[in-house]
Amino acid sequence: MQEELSIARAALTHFPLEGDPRTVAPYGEGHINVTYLVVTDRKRYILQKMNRNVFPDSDALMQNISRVTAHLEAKGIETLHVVRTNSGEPYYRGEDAWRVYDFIEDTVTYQTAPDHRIFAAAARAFGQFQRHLADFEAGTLSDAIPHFHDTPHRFEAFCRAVEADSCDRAKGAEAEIAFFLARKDTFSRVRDGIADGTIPLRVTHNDTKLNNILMDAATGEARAVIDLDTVMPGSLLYDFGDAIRFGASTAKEDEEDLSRVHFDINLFRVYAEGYCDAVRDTLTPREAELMWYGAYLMTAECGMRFLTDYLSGDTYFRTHYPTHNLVRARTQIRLASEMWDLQEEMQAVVSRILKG
Ligand code: ADP
Ligand code: GN1
Ligand code: MG
Repeated sequence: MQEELSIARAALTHFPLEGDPRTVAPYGEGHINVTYLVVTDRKRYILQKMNRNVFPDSDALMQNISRVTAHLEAKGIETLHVVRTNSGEPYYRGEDAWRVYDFIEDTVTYQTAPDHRIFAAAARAFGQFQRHLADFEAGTLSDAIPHFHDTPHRFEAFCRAVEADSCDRAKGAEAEIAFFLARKDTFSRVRDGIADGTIPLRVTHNDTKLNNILMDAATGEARAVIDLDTVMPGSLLYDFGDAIRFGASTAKEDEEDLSRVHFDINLFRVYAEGYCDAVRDTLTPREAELMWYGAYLMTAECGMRFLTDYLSGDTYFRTHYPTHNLVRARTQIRLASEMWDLQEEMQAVVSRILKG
């Protein structure tokens, strides 16, 4: 840890910070980048070691982020602010790639929805985010991670990991593996809709979990959508669905006691109301029909990704103990199967909202 911190401190010397760094400490609960909070005698910053395994093309990634944040800034929307390096680059490339953001002050992030009001605010903000990017030239964005929410493609990767069983872990995860294999035919509706034109491609966030939004500490209103690494052309159902996956659960994503993990249809309703407030006039009939399914799909896909990573030796998501990805996969399985069983009720909720 001491060594990592001194590497982080060394990276900081390449940025023109205001004030002298007093403390540098690990921060947040993201699974992808290594995030530090930097406190100088004048200001606070976020320093991130970017994940080169997940995002090999740092230039393209940072160009996406610069473009998207410029677009939002021009509309007066609060967003991430990239601090350029001493030589004017959007990130510093040493042995690793590092970037610095201004710390967005007086905000909080939540790992579970503390109450309906906060979740509704997140819903409106992610809906608005999508709208603010509706006039963004999608063709100028690089595909940060090709096939990111292409669930049938994820299923194939999962099958390969089961087949290879490179860490000899499949025998401890038989029920979980069987869950996804049995649902093979349920993963292609969004991909098919995109292919037949009933689901439009939009510029979407693609990683809309509650801890990727900063809420005002005083008012509980949303301040800024963050973690813009995966902003790419995608379906609105990904953004809606992934937010439900994470936020409409009664427990944390890595809760070990599955009896605590449930899909909360009231939270689903709250989020759907807020999200539809922002996007109702742009929804196509097929999107409206598949809102419930977006939640199921993103949850099943994420579970499958956690399990794939578990079987492959935890090379993608950061884990804190050996079965961490398996534990995460189990919560997603629980949630996805409850959503599947409640699909009619979920659809009725969405229909009521869209009529009202
Ligand atoms: P990851 O890709 O690993 O999820 P994030 O970019 O989401 O990384 O950052 C991890 C956490 O750090 C966020 O959930 C949030 O709590 C915090 N964070 C990131 N950027 C900022 C910022 N500019 N201001 C305040 N907090 C931030
Ligand atoms: C990762 O970066 P973070 O922690 O916000 C992942 C998402 C997953 C999520 C599961 C780039 O999100 O796709 O849904 O973990 N991000 C990437 O918690 O793969
Ligand atoms: Mg994040």
